[in-house]
Amino acid sequence: MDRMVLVNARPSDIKDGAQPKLFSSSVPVAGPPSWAEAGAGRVVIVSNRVPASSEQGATAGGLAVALADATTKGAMWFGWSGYRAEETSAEANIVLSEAGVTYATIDIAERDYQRFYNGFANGALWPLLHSRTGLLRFNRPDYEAYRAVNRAFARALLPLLRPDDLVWIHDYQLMTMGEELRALGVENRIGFFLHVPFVPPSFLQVLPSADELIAALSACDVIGLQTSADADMFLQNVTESLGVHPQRSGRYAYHGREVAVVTTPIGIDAMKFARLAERAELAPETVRLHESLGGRKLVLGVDRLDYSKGLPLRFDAFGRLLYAYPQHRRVVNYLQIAARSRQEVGSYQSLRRELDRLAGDINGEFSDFDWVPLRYMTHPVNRNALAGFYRRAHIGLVTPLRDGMNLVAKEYIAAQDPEDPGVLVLSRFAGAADELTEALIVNPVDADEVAAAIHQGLVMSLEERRARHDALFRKVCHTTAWRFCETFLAHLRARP
Ligand code: ADQ
Repeated sequence: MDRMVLVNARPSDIKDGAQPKLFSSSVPVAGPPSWAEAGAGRVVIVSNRVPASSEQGATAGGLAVALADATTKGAMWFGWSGYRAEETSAEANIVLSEAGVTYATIDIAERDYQRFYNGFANGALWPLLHSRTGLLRFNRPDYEAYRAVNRAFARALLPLLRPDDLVWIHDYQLMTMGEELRALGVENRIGFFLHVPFVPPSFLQVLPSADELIAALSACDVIGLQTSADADMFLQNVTESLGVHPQRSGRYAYHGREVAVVTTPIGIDAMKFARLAERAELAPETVRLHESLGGRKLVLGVDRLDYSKGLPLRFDAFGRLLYAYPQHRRVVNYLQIAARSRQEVGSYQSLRRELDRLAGDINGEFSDFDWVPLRYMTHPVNRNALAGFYRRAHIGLVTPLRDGMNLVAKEYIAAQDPEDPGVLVLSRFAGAADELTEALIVNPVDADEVAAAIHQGLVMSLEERRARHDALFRKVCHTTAWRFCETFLAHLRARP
């Protein structure tokens, strides 16, 4: 992330959309226009978390990583400051980064945050959209707080908007914000991208507010999803909830507006990540990891600690590998980095306890006095070290039960040494499996199948590893974060 320059400006200080005044004269303000400001209008990204808030306790997450790679000079990024206050802010605080991106943030009141974020967004929408209806907790005050926070976002953004801005709202926390902006009279083009999967009507209808959410999203001009299967499911819900039959092209009319539903898979800046990983090979953390392995092969998992990532089954699969393929005992180590997230939600606390127990069971069963098979840590690792760890790993183990895309899979491929690459074992239920077909694709629910795939990867010939990696690397270089932004914004710009 680039350096921030705090200017403590309020919208009323910014006349006619001019940039806020900087306190440091060394920070460049003007410069050549980039795609973020060239052509029709400035890009205004809206997400719950903005990179500026990550220093204030936010955990690792794919959205910030993907958009940070592609946010350039002239853009504005609007979202939550990361602070919980007495009251939700009515006006945004403005920060201008060294790279010329304006960050505008608001605080959220503690009582709203609990209900909006832990309650409705992560207690109802997240499990539902990951097909875990059994974990869904709905209550109306949470839903009302969700709507209220979306309204507060819209109200605080309103005075910052210029008439030709393209507003690009992100993710499941902000599904009703487009409708709130329209209610305030905003006529700008509004796009919405959902980073998580979608579900068919039989699942979505379990949520009492399903129809209202589909209607609220339909206030946007473009709705983007990660895969064509997700887009199809969204369109089925349009028919179910609104009684509207979309065209084959994914367009439909609602309340006098034409909505376009598009598939725009997210990616990473693969070349940049590949260079980072090459340099990180000699970083102190990578060297320490290498030395600690003592020549053993490394199986690596990197995830947020989330039940959608399939970690208990993954631990089970590793145990089965050691049981069914004893040749790997003492010669393989599995490192699982599972950064704690959403610790205030009950289902995340119980997941952590389950993993602690499972790790103990596996190590109790297979450890020797000089070898512990499973290493499991719950604090985040910096990106540099992560890149070095990926490069060092013989197997990248990515087995979510359901995932919108999964950027870890793409980072793992980008980080490999093309001369001696590792093997990606990938769940068929990650959006990434649509593209990364040369990985060893598994059903994460079948721990024996996952164990067999790890074994296959560990014994795979160099020739086959190279051939698979070559094909996968081409793909991650094609669907980059940059292309994702460009494609989505091209759809948005094309709207009347
Ligand atoms: P996430 O569920 O957060 O993202 P993912 O796509 O894997 O999942 O992105 C995680 C990002 O955070 C990666 O860049 C990774 O390097 C980093 N990260 C993960 N675990 C980490 C750890 N333990 N320590 C340090 N860094 C870690 C959501 C959706 C995904 C979708 C993305 C982007 O759930 O399906 O791919 O948004 O759209």
